[in-house]
Amino acid sequence: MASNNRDPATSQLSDYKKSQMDSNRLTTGTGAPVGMKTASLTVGPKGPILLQDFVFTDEMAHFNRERIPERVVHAKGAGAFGYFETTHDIRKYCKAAPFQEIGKKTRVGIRFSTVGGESGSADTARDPRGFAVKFYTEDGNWDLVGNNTPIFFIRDPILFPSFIHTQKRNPQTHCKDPDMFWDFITLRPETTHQVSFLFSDRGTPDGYRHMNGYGSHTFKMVNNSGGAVYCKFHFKTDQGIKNLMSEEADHLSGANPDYAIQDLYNAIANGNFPSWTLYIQVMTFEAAEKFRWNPFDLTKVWPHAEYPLIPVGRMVLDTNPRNYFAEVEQIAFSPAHMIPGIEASLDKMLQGRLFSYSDTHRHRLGSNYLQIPVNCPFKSRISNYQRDGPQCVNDNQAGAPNYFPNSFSGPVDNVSHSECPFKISGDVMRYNTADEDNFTQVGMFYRQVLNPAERKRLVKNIANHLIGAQEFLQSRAIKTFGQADPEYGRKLQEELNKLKLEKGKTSSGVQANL
Ligand code: HDE
Repeated sequence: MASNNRDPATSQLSDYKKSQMDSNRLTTGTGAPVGMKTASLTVGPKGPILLQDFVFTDEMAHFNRERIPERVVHAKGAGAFGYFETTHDIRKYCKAAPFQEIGKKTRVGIRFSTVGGESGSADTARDPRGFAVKFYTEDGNWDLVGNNTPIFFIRDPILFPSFIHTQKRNPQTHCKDPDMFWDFITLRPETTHQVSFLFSDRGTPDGYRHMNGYGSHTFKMVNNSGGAVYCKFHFKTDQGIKNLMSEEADHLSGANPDYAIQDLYNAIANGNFPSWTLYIQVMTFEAAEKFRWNPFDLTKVWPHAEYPLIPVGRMVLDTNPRNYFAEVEQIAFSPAHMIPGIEASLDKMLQGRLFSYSDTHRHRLGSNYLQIPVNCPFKSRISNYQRDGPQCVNDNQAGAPNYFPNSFSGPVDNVSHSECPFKISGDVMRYNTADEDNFTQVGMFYRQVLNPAERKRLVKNIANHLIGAQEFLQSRAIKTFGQADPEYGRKLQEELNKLKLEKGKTSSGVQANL
C-alpha cells in the first residue's frame, strides 16, 4: 500500500508504521528489556566502557557476523512467493504431485537474479537472468533452477569454474577484463550460441516480469505406470517479453541499480500479480536415440516445430517476501531437490549441478540449511536418520530412533517411490566435446529468429564489448561468429572497424556483468 504518492517499495517503512498498534519493548537477543539504547555503559561520561555491558557486546558481536558468503554466481536477486495451478492433464507423462489434478494449487517460492555481478551490482547489466522456482509439494520440495534462456555457454560442467572466473574480476586488477572473457569464449566455440543470445536484446530484459524462464536441461518425467519420457520445461511470461535497449540499460545501471527488484516488489504490492504459463516439450527415448543432435546437449534447443509446447499450468506471484535476508538471501535451490515423477537425464551439465548446489548451501548456510523455514518442506514432514550438526533449530526428531534398520517404529522406505530403472553402457573416459556441432543452431538463431534490426543491434552490442579485447582475440571472435553465418562475421568486422575509427573508443562505458 503506497502512501504520499510514493511507490510501495519506497513507502515500506511508513506502511509498516501504520500496521503497528504500539511500539514493541526493546530487548537484547536474550529477551531482556533494554533501559537505554543510545549510550554504552561507561565509567564517567568520557569512558571507558565496561565489559559487563551486554547490551553493547550482544549487539556489536551480532553485527560483526551479519554477512554470510554471497552466492558465488547469481548473487544479486529478487524473490517472491505465489502458487502454481495445474490447468492441463499431463498425467500420461508425469506422476509428480503438482500435476495430479486440474485446478490443484501448489505454493511456490521464486528467486530471479543476474549472474556475474556481486550482491550490490546493477540489475540491468547485460547478463543471463536466473529463474529459480521452488514447489512446496506433499512429496517434498521440487526446485526447477533455470535461466531466462533455454541454452547455456558450455556442455561439460568441468569448465564451469573457469568460465565463471572469466565473467568475474581479473585476479590482479580486480576489474572486469574483456581479454579474459573473449579469450575463453573464442577458445570454446560451444559458447557461441549462448553468447549470441546474451548480446541480443534478450541480454537486457526489462525487469524480471517480462522474461521467460526455462528449465533448460533435459529432464526425465515418469508416470504412474513407470513409463518415462524426456522433457524440457518452459515458463512463458504472460506480461509479454520486453527488453531494454542497451543505452537505456546502461543509463539505469547508474540511475537505479535496483530497477528490477523494485519493479517486482511494486507490481506485487499493487496487486498487479505477474504470471507465467508453464509448458513442456516431450521426447520419447526412441526419438532421443535418433535425434540429429545430442538431446542432452545444453548448448542446443529442441526445435519447437518437431517438439511442440504442451501446456501444463500457470504460476502466479502474489506475495512479497516479509524479510529479504530470511526468505530470499537464505532460499536455497538445488536441481537435486526432485520429487517422484521428475528425474535427472544423462545431461552432463545437469549431473554436475546435482552435486554443486547442495554443496554450496552447506558452505553458505550450513549443513542444516533445509531447516531454515523458507527451505523447509512444510507440505511434507521430514522423517529420516539425519541428526545434530550446527544450528539445529528444530526438535531434532525428538526421541525417534537415529539408526536404520530398527525395530522401534522409525520411518521406513517403500519401493513404490524408487527411481525409474534405466540401462546405460559405454567406455569410461574423458570425452572431448569441443568439436561437436557448435554453429548450426547459431546460424538459425541469427537468420531466422532475429529480424534485421535485431541482428544489427546484436552485432553492435558484441562490437562495443569486443573492442576492449586484444586484436588477436577480436580476429578469433570474428572467425567464430563467421562460422555460424558468414554475414554475422563480416558485419562484426565492419562494426569493429567503424568503432576503431572513432578516436579512443573502448568498452569501458558498457555496463555488463562480463
Ligand atoms: Fe547455476 N549455480 N551452475 N546454473 N544457478 C548457482 O548455487 C552451477 C547453471 C542457476 O536464486 C550456485 O546457490 C554449476 C545453469 C540459478 O539462489 C552454484 C553449473 C543454469 C542460480 C551454481 C551451473 C543455472 C544458480 C551459486 C554448471 C540454468 C541461482 C549459489 C554445471 C539452467 C539460484 C547457489 C538462486 C546458482 C553452480 C550452470 C541456474 C555455485 C556448477 C545451466 C538460477 O552452486
